[in-house]
Amino acid sequence: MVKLESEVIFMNPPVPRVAAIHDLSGFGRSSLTVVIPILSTMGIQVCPLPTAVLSTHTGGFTDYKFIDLTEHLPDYIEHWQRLNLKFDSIYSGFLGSLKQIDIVADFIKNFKEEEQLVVIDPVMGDNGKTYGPFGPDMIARMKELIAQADIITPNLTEAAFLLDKDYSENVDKYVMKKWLRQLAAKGPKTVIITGVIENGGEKTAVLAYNQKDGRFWKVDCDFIPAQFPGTGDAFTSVIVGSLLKGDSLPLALDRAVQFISTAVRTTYGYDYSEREGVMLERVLDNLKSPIMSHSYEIF
Ligand code: PXL
Repeated sequence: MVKLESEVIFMNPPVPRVAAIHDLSGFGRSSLTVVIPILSTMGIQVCPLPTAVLSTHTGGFTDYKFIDLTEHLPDYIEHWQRLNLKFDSIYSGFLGSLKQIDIVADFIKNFKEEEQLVVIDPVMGDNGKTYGPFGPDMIARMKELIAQADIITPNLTEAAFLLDKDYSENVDKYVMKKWLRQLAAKGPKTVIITGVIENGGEKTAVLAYNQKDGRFWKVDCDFIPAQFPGTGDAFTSVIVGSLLKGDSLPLALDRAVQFISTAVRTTYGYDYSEREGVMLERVLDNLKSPIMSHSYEIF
């Protein structure tokens, strides 16, 4: 008998599949409007679990429409359970409420598979400050959630929040190594900290630690004086895509930094409003090219 499509379960689907738990912001290139094109271009299937629908993201816009989907998520997830869907990766980003953090924690427990990559981008703030809805209770809950991740990708501000440290732009290599180890001790085997300022502001670096082999990695690029919302989502999406395609951690870091750097440079060359995000459409094809030069360092 021919099986209904919904009953066919690939054990090793030919196209890796990601459950992407993020909001959908209609304008401004962040969250799902960044995650979906990047991962699709990299040959990964994205199954969105939209946590909220916004008219725009919150960075640089006011009076945006925010439709919270929290109450609809349990039924949505239950349907996926009935379909017996399997995911090669679970990847979460901006979460708008404590309840959503609980829902993600349950989702990870219910959809757990061996050899699965659980990636949590603990989106909470930047430049030493929290984004709108994030307060101490959200930070406390996020600290628990990251214990369930294989990989976390906080920026420097979020790393400080997760470790109860004071935020400072001037960080030293030994302190950063300590922070990376301390974050890994909370559960995630791989920790990637983004947006680390170097050489008095000339460079910006991404630092990573893999607890399994004890190695520390650094990839840097020239600092461009612009802040485009959504670049954190783009960065982590490339990391997820790259690792699912079989790249090593330092190669995934290289690919992600090069992609974001190219996207920022492409956009910065125009007189373009930062709140619209980077011109992704101009640079997406770069994700299909093999990496031309390696710039990762052991640090
Ligand atoms: O890029 C992170 C992000 C995602 N979603 C929403 C946001 C932001 C950052 O500002 O506002 C709605």
